[in-house]
Amino acid sequence: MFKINGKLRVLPVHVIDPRLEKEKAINIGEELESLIHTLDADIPDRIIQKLDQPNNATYIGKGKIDEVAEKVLQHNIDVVVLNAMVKPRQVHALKTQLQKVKPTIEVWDRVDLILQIFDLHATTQEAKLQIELARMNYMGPRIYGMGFIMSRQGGGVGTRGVGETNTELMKRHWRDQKKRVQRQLEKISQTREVQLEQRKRAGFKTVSIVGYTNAGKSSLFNLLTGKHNLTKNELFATLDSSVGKVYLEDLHSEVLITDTIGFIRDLPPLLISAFKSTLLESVHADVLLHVIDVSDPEMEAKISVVNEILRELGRNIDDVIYIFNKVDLVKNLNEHEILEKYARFSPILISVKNGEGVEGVKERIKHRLLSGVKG
Ligand SMILES: Nc1nc2c(ncn2[C@@H]2O[C@H](COP(=O)(O)OP(=O)(O)OP(=O)(O)O)[C@@H](O)[C@H]2O)c(=O)[nH]1
Ligand SMILES: [Mg+2]
Repeated sequence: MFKINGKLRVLPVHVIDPRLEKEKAINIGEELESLIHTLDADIPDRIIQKLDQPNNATYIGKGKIDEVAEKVLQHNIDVVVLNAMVKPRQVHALKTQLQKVKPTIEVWDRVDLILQIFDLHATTQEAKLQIELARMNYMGPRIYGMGFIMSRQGGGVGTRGVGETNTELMKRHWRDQKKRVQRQLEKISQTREVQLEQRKRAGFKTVSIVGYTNAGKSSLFNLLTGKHNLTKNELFATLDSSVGKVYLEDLHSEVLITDTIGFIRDLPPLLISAFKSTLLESVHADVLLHVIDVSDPEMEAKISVVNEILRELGRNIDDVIYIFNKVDLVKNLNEHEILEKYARFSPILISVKNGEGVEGVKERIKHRLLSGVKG
């Protein structure tokens, strides 16, 4: 879905729950637009829709659809993005409506958008397969939904059976394809497990960096390992896990450290399940570093999102170390308050940018490995 000439023109539709605090709504809206910018797309305009109750058929109501259609024409929009997780049949119905004014229009919900970004950023075969699986999981019900429409449109008694057969065929094809991808993924993950076993047997301890997307995980990884993973002021710059080594002087040994995909709110469970084998491997490391952007107004909510995902992956969060990064961006930061509030997570304040506090990270890792308790 990328334009060969010129940039993709995207119209975000900010669907806002009227019960949400204004500031929160703005932050969530900004996050959506950051995601869109990650695709190097233009956002010539935006639509805001307060929505108590989504329209059952098309998600947004008739009046809003007219407004969207008007903007689509006015700005020659390629893609309309709904800032919500929307039922596939509603996306499809909305797209059908908008195609009346522009036949090539695409409609994505938040998950489609994230999948597009993943597609663009994945480099390893494993990440590509994981995304393919996620997409299949997501498209599954959509294919079913479209089949449903077809069989309904068939209408008369004589054609109903044909529609149903098509749906069955599509479902079977979808299941077969899914199995194929799953098998390929299993092979890769087995290879990785063997490597991991070998490293463990060689006595290497493991450290993992997790956190919300754009918190500075790869920046910290690079600083600790001397590697050059891509760091960018962009969401989901990293999609592939990578492993490096850090030498801890006092331990006279190296530990293995992993950088991996960032988390985001409403990360659909199907995405987590597609990335599960890599995520599981990293969250079950001996030491888990949770990198947090201390300059982010949504910091607390994002900490909760990360903790929730860790729990879903079966990781006990009691022994996680909180690393509050980007202290250089906050004037008059109340360090004491943060250290006190998060005391049970061995918090540390750092700036990867100017190096402040970074030595302390190694200290924390070392302490945790030596004592096996909170450092
Ligand atoms: N000012 C400031 N910027 C930082 C600091 N650490 C990282 N950044 C910037 O924050 C942005 C995101 O950094 P990354 O290291 O790519 O973040 P990440 O957590 O790996 O992000 P994803 O892989 O996209 O999930 C980059 O533009 C970094 O240069 C810091 O201490 N201070
Ligand atoms: Mg990264």
